[in-house]
Amino acid sequence: MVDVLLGLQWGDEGKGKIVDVLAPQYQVVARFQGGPNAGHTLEFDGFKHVLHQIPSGIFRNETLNIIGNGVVLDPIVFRREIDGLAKYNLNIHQNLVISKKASIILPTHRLLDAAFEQSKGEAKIGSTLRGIGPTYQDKVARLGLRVGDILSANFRKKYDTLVSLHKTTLDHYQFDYQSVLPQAEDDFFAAIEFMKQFQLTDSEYAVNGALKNEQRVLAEGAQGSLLDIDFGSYPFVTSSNTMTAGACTGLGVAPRQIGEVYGIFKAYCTRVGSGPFPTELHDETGEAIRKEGREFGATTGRPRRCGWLDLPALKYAIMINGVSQLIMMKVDVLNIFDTIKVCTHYILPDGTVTEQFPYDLCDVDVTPVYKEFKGWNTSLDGIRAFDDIPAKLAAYVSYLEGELNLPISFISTGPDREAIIHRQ
Ligand code: 2SA
Ligand code: MG
Repeated sequence: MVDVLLGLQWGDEGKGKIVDVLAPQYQVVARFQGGPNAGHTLEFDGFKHVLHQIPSGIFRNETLNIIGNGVVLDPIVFRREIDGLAKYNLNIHQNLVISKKASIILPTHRLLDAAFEQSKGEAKIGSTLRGIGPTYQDKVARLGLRVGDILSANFRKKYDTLVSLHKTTLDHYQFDYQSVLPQAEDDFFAAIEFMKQFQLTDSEYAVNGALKNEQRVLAEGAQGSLLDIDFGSYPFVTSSNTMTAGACTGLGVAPRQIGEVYGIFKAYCTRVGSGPFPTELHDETGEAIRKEGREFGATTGRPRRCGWLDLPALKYAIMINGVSQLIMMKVDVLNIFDTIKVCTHYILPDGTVTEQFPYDLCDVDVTPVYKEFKGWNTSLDGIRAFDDIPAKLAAYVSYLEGELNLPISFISTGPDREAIIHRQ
């Protein structure tokens, strides 16, 4: 079976850490969507490492890591990531497979991302400017370049054709590319050569072959369910399906092969970039969460917006993903609060009280209804057994389990690999 691990909020739930914790149980870890917009942070043995495109199983030498067809891959970032991993002595050439069907991010895709954002002014998406949207646009428009194309004799010709189209668009937006493009193209073609030493394959055979051999596969989601292109807070979303279904199309596995779906959420909410966020706190509490949780973008360093846990949004994400187990992250960040709030409902402008995630969230202001809990106000350091957690935290956990109708199997109490409570 393919187990899927994904974020149930707006990203940054701590997926990298959990993949790293779960990786020993899996022979294969695969990324199925997104690209260098992701920042998956892993901490172990005093090291802190952020991965962007390479699956989080790479630190375990027994694990095969797959960059699936649903991913948009930036060769320049890829090369930098591989260089950054050199110090860990990993068998990357052996342990990493890249789908020939993955899309390639060109330097002009990054420029287009910036041009589109600039043209939107106040209404900008707050994209990571990594070229994600324009690359998926070209994929869907059937214009894009794919990893397998770099092996073909006419790659340069295909590249030139697409780039000349991009230049027309950049000219339309009066966006300067002359000053940066030549250097970026040098880096790009050097990185393309670099990529040729890796295993570029039809990775759907690798995934399905592993399943046939009764190996376990973990699909590692990026961003979060509320950033899903179809179900997120459109248009303030990313350009891929971040949900469970995306693992099928992004790896080439059948829906019936999906096993466990691990849904990861933080004990509070964050969002980076623009768009609606019903429980956002614009006060010192929000500031305290940001400071205590070190909530800054792992890719761009942007401060993340912070707020209380939002149950209507969480229930929605659980529903569309078919989550079977929950994993609650960063519980320790709430240690400092005397009162902890959870949003249970929204009140719409016409007074309706709802538990549903509204279609027009981007246009109407909803008022969250909160339930309050007493904080546990104590350190969780060193706690490894659920029975040892403070009673007030246990009450909070059991309330959430009741509301969400699912078990919370893991509770993370700090950034390190070891700081985790696994409930048997
Ligand atoms: P994009 O670049 O087109 O995917 O941006 C569209 C929206 O999706 C959001 N987005 C993210 N939100 C949270 N975390 C992400 N990854 C990085 C991280 C982000 C960073 O791990 O911290 O470092 O800033 C991520 N990637 C995309 C983005 O903010 C837009 O709202
Ligand atoms: Mg992240």
